[in-house]
Amino acid sequence: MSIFKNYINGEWVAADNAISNINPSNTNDIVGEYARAGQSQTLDAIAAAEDASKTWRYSNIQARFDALDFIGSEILARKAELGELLAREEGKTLPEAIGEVARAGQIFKFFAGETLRIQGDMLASVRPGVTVDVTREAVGVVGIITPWNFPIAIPAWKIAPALAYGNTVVIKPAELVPGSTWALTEIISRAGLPNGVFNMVMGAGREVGQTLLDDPRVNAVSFTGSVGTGSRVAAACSARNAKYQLEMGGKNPLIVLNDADIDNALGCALNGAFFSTGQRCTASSRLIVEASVYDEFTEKLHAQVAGLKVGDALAEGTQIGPVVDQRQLDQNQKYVDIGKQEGANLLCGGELLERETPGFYMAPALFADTNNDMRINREEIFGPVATVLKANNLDEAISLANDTDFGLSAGICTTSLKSSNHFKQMSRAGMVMVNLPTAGVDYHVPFGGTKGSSYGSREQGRYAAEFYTTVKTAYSLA
Ligand code: TXE
Repeated sequence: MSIFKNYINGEWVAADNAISNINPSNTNDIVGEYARAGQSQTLDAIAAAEDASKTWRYSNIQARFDALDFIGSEILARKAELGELLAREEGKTLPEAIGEVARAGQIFKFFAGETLRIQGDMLASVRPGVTVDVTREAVGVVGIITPWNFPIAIPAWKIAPALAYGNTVVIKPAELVPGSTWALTEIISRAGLPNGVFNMVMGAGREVGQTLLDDPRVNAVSFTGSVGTGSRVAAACSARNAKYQLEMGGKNPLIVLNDADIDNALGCALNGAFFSTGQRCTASSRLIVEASVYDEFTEKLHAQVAGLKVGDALAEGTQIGPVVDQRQLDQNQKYVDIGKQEGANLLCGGELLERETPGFYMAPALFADTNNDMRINREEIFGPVATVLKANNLDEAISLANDTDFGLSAGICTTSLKSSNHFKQMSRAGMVMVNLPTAGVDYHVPFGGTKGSSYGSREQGRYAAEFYTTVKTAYSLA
């Protein structure tokens, strides 16, 4: 089997070692062998990016538009094929995977347009005859470190703005799912970018990732992943004054009030908590239900969760794919045990499932009668596990919703304008949803959270300019 190579300075470069990319729906199926770089290849990629940055930062915006537009168009044209690869390596269902690929294409198209809209300010000075202009400039070399749960959309929403604003890139994808980023890289390699502007190095976090964090030539790091690794990124970058941006976990609440459209609320809960196998930072993992509808809501949700079809990500009719790997499956199982020990009422799920092929299949788990002090309500599980909590009224529900170390997304289901407005104002999350699942966002508006969920400026939309540019203030006397 040939080995998929790293992409450094416009060349495909082999490495001494490789990592097997395994299909979580069928562990006998090897998606491919992917090069595993060490420190020296990472340093080569950084050197190439630094060199290319000297000219790319001044590059013509039409050239940037053309490259990003080409990439976006090809991703969209190949969404079925790339979606199949994504579903095969990550385990989300084929429709979810195709949707994610389409999202990646749309993001490149959006940032193609943004290259033509880079704005500044011109102001009068307080000194006679002087003018002041404020312009946005590239930061330089951007290191991008991505997780396994969105193997093409997250790389896209970091790479596209980085390039649009004139930065050069070294990206390290998650070890578990290098295939989608490799395929994206292959498209980028044909987009007409000068050598070194974009580099992709696959390998371990502690080797490739850590090298990116520690190298003084990397001017900024954009990271999505776990809280623990996020803290390492923060420590390494702040020690050398590099700019950094973190997107980490969530423990997102969805409030259901007694005036909610119950069918819509059930749909929001089912989608938000369990789709993508619950492996989303925006997953609705805490369902906070007003007392008078608690029994009805919980009973109906239980029936729906128990009826979800778990299976091979590529099979037609599968609603919930496998968990991504053995380690994540072990983590999910551990939390199911913790929930039981804490006295939560496991209504259904949690057990391992056997399917035609060996894979990491788990029945979606729903806990009722939980309280917000339980570990299953405080720690991110990152799997198909949700809890139900009871609240006596809106204010208690909001206080439970805000009582968390995280603050990424929060939702409410209600038909009351007054209640939804109050919630939007009082929620401490970075994204709030009314009558919608906590997961599922648009690509042209800011994404990010508060507290332990995020650090730094927002990703996506025009707000991405905050991270990927630095501001220059120029004074002139005519
Ligand atoms: O994350 P890591 P993992 C949570 C989720 C999951 C857990 C572990 O709970 O079970 O994190 O997942 C790179 N220097 N989330 O192991 O380790 C790593 O190679 C530099 C939630 O995937 O944080 C990968 O590319 N980089 C989250 C990236 O960091 C390092 C999404 C993320 O890996 C590094 C993902 C180091 N020392 C996981 N060590 C969400 N909420 O969206 C690792 N990396």
